[in-house]
Amino acid sequence: MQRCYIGLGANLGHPLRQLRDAARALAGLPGCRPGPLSPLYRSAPLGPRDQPDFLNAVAALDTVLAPLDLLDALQHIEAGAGRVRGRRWGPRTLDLDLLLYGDRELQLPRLTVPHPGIAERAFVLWPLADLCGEDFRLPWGSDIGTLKRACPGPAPERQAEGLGPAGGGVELDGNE
Ligand code: PH2
Ligand code: MG
Ligand code: MG
Repeated sequence: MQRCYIGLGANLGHPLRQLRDAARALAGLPGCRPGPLSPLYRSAPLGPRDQPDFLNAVAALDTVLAPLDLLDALQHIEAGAGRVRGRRWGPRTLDLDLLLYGDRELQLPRLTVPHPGIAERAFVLWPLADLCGEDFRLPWGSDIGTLKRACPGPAPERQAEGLGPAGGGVELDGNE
């Protein structure tokens, strides 16, 4: 089993519904055991600005699937959510990015792991820190807290609602 982290994003259609359905689909993948879900965040689009805000979260997933088999499974879930491949960084009904696959570093034609955009993406770093803690180190050695502090742009907005059945998200301090 490898512990993986999947970035979920959506900004077209019904983003919250699509992300909830995607979290359920991830949990039901053969050879996979769902881990915790992060809280949900809203942020302005990175890249072209003429598109709606995104909702993002991160899901932990334990899997026996090989990286490319997991990627196929993620793309199958994206297609099921009506994902149409459009312009780079354009709007989408569902985006599932394989952020981390254990401590593996992979550079394959279809897949780079860790995801090459992690350090620049507040909407990935914030929910990843919720799941792993700020001291968690990426395979190349940086810890998430340091990456968060160095990340350009505003912090993403944490949402009251979550992805899971009971409000979703990991247990957080009651007064947060
Ligand atoms: N995904 C993109 C492009 N820009 N911006 C935000 N805020 N969130 C995303 O998930 C996102 C984005 C392409 O994958
Ligand atoms: Mg993406
Ligand atoms: Mg993607």
